[in-house]
Amino acid sequence: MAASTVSVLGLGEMGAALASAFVSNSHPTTVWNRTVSKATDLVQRGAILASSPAECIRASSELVVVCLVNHDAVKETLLSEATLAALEGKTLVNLTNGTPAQAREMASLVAAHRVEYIHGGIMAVPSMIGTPAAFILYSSSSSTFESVESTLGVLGRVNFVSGEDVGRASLLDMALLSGMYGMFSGAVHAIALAKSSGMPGSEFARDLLVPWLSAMAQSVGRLGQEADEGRYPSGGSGLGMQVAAMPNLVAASREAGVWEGMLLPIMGLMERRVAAGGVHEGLGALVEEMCR
Ligand code: FVH
Repeated sequence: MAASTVSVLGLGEMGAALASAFVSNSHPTTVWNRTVSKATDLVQRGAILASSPAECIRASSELVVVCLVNHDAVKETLLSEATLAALEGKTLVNLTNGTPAQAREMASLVAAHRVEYIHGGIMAVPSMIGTPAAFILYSSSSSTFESVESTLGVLGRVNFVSGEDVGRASLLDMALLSGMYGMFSGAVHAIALAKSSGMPGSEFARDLLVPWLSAMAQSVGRLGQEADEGRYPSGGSGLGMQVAAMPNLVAASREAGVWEGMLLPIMGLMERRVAAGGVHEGLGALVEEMCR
């Protein structure tokens, strides 16, 4: 059976990687980008360049993928009369970063034009697209998703997050990005501290930081379970002990000429929990404390 036709709107770093995966998997792919020059490589590899979003959408029998910088750019690109008419009867997969409310807004704006809407959250950087290391969260009705699931599978592992809310993939995307930024906040602070002692960042990261963070990542599953159960055993590292140690991290950073600001929010949260009686609890209690 011939691979289905696909339209991709947006050829930034991510959009180009998505279009490239479709081309590599023999899907006839039509592309559009505001800056036309970004299509050159893809066209050389067999993609067809459309001169407008509507022309691009019309080229696909079903699947239209949009991946632009933000929600406003998507609205600007898709919400003209000609573009909405071209979208009628098609399945629009929006892989643009945005909030759950923005996903719901887009779903309802296009629903009036008989467009099936899927909102996605890409958990990958462009070089991972098309490999098993990438996964993408999707929210929509099950029937809409089933019709395009195998085609979307060429982009990376498919993670359909069922439920009535089309904003759910976006919410989980935000949650995962929050986890990632927490890790990188700690990592850049740690590397700055290590370098202040004269240790090369590469050596510190390879020999000490990565093994340490890998070991600590093992307890993240336990935090999730504790948050579900509402019980927060200290596991030998109670918040009282941690609150006593945190000022040392702050002081050592200042002594080393390294900005201490990354530490202050979590330190404040721990102090608040201890003040509320959580001295013998573990870090899992902070999940509850965040929602108070
Ligand atoms: N790159 C990454 O690592 C992350 C991974 C996770 C998902 N994100 C999200 O993906 C969306 C696109 O990101 P990107 O990496 O492709 O971003 P850029 O390379 O900056 O390309 C931006 C594209 O958006 C087009 N664009 C911007 N403004 C408009 C507009 N007003 N009308 C139409 N198109 C617009 C831009 O066009 P041009 O500048 O080339 O003409 C690019 O195609 C994003 O939501 C990430 O958060 C990526």
